[in-house]
Amino acid sequence: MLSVLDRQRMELEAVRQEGSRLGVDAVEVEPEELAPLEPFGHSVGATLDGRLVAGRNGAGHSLIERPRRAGAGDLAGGAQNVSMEPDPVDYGPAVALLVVDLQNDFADPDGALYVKGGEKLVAFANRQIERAKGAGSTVIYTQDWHPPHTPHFAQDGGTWPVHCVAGTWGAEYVPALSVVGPTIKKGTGGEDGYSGFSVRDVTTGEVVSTDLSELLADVGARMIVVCGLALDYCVQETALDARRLGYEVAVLLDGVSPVELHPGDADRAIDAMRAAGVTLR
Ligand code: VGL
Ligand code: ZN
Repeated sequence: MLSVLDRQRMELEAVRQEGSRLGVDAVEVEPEELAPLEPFGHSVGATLDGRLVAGRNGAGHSLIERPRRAGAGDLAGGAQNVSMEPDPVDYGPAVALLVVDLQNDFADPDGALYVKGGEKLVAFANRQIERAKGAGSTVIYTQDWHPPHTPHFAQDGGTWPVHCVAGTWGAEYVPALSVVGPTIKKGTGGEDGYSGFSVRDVTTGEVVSTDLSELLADVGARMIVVCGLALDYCVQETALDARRLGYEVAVLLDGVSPVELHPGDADRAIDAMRAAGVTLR
């Protein structure tokens, strides 16, 4: 079965081929180089013969195609860039952006439970945060926040290397992350804390709610938009819990990355979320 990444690569290749057919070059651009976006990404690029083609290239990068012919880039007042953001999210007061576990241990290559590509998600998250904030959405963050010993860790009979121990470098947000809203810490009592909404006692199975749903109710959010780490654990569990609680949920695929402890976990997570009514974009 094709993984999501395989599919993205194929789409990208198709865009490249279309580009060479049209006589334009594919250029990869760091997000910072792009012209400022209109609110909600409704920025539309100038087209060369109406044919500026664009494609998407995974976390944090955009693929735009620039006309090869001299002067063609000067069309239409210089708005040549086509943003390859996911479908624009209509942020607003009834929408909350949830930024999941963008902490050093997950998102820094030196982190104890580094998720491949994690460091590339921060710029993406920051752009969403800026848009969300600008439109009156609440931005909420989660942090995995474990005691030094917990059955969550392999050394204590669980699954994972020691990570995100409260107060350590690994548990801190990645320094580049723009933090403009409240944080929900999970796992603080030694529980498994995959979902931002609840933690589960590993030995008794007891599930206890975090403050997240109360926080969302307080701000009047009915929809949550999720990005961060890791797709197949905390992002998935948070999204599924949100659906169970009746929220509309969108997960931004360019803003997440999987641990893939077992091959295929990312695709299974995506299937499970889709089956639960989560929008993936
Ligand atoms: C996570 C594994 C262990 C996550 C947290 O944030 O997805 N994954 N603890
Ligand atoms: Zn953890």
